[in-house]
Amino acid sequence: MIPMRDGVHLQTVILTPVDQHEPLPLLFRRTPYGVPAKPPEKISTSAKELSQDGYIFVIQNLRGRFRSEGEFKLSSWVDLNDPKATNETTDAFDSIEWLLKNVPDNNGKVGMFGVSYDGLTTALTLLHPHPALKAISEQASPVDQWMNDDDHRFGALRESYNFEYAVMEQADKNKNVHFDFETYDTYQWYLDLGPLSNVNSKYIHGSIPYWNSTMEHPDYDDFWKKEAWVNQLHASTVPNLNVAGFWDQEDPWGPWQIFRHASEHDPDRTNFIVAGPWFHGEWQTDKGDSIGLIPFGGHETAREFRENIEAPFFRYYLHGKGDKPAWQGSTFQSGSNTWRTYAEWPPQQAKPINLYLHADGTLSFSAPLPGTAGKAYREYVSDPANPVPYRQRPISPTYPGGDWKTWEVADQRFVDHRPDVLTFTSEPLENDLTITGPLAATLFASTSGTDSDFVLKLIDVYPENTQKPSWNADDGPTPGQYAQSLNGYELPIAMEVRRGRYLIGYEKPHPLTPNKPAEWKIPLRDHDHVFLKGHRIMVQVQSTWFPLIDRNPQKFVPSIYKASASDFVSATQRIYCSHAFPSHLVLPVMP
Ligand code: PG9
Repeated sequence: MIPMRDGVHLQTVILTPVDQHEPLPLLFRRTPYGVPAKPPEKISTSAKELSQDGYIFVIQNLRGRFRSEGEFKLSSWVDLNDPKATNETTDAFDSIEWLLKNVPDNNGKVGMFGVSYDGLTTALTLLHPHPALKAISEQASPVDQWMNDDDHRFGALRESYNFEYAVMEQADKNKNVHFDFETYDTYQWYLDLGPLSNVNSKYIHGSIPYWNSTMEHPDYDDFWKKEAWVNQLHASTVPNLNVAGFWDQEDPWGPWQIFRHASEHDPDRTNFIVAGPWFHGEWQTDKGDSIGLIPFGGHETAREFRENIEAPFFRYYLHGKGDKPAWQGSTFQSGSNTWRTYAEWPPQQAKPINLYLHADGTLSFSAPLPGTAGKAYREYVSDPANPVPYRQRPISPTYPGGDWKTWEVADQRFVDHRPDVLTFTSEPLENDLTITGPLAATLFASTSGTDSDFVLKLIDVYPENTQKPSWNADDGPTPGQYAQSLNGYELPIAMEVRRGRYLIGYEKPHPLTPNKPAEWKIPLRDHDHVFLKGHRIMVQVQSTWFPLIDRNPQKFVPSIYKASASDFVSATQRIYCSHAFPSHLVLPVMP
């Protein structure tokens, strides 16, 4: 029980190697999920490669979780100007101070690492690091819970995630609680729930503080701006290996933001980014040789990451052995299935090229011509009573995450026939097309309503002959086997949503003007992917993505979280594809 500056004690487990012969560095992880209750019998997967170099591993429960005293606020507020404040930055600082003085045979050097919440507590040390903290690896840390990652996407609520996560962490101090859904298909549960105010009135009755705060703060106000801790970071303060997953279903955005903020001042080049084709934390699983049905060409990317990147990084900074990474960015590039290094990220060789949506449902690198014949838009009706599922039903609860982990690589054929999903497809590619760096889209779109969402997906369509059937021609496939093929597979590469009420500004919502085309800028994050020769590129556009994203009533109301059932109305959506309103993606294409 380590004392903090305000007298609160934090439950901490310290694991020292049984055969320790020399002073060793401390590797520290801070978590809300529970420290091991008894000494583990074997080294965990994520520590296997590291442990070969020799570390004293320290794991601590955050304040207010399990036996740690104090209150768990599920918050990343850090007020550096308040000398009395305690937060995750000061708790890490105080713990390191205590560990250095009290753990025998440490070498005076400390490292921190962790995925997601444990990555967040690692990253928050950057704001005021202890002088003995010599290296960290922030992995999938969120940075601004209104703008992106776990809880929202540019203000659009991640309904199922926000609700289920807040219950998991705040229903019981001593447990991770999984909400007990009475409906097997959670899509149906959320649909039956109706307006979001019913969560409190029918189920949790105001008992989950984080859910209450979310409902009380729909817009980007001071509450969320304080959560956005990364805005206080403008330099690389501690050598940091940021790690991101291209298909991270929870925190795909934060690591890139931390990397960019720290890059503002990094004269000694101590700020690095590693990214791969991974779900949330997949790089800390045993092998990482595939994601969903997508194989990684024989590579065990998780083990390779830990062996060749993570362990050498800490070895260099904490043991003083080996070399500093000679690159700023390293990726396991999807499509080509190869490890790449980049002297700088994004690589300068990548040049932005526009990919245009056309009214005949095609996609091409040529812009719509002036006076294009025929209709200059495509349209569909979006009905909040029949929202597009974000993955195939039945949709399992988010946690404990079974299917949740890989939904972002699910074959999108399951929706492309829906009348409320528009599909645009290119010709088969004549050459490989490599996109490396940040992607973005600009949609010119209108709605007959006064508020609306647009969801855009960039998809890699595999050729029909990708794989030979693995079953005997006479017997045919066993049940389920036919769907286990990559023939014609529609693999999402980037997906994002924007909410119309925040097109003008995030602090205050504004209604849209019915039927007037507006410019929708949709950032699609950083990627490194090769669309192989013979594959086609596809874009899907839709206006619901449920229950991942809460339903937009499509009629402007001051707060969606206070909308009543009658506020939810159908709307006719148009995507413009004309010379004047050329909806397009901007792809960072490598030569
Ligand atoms: N995505 C989870 C989380 C991180 C930080 C804040 C809130 C949630 C996690 O996996 O830990």
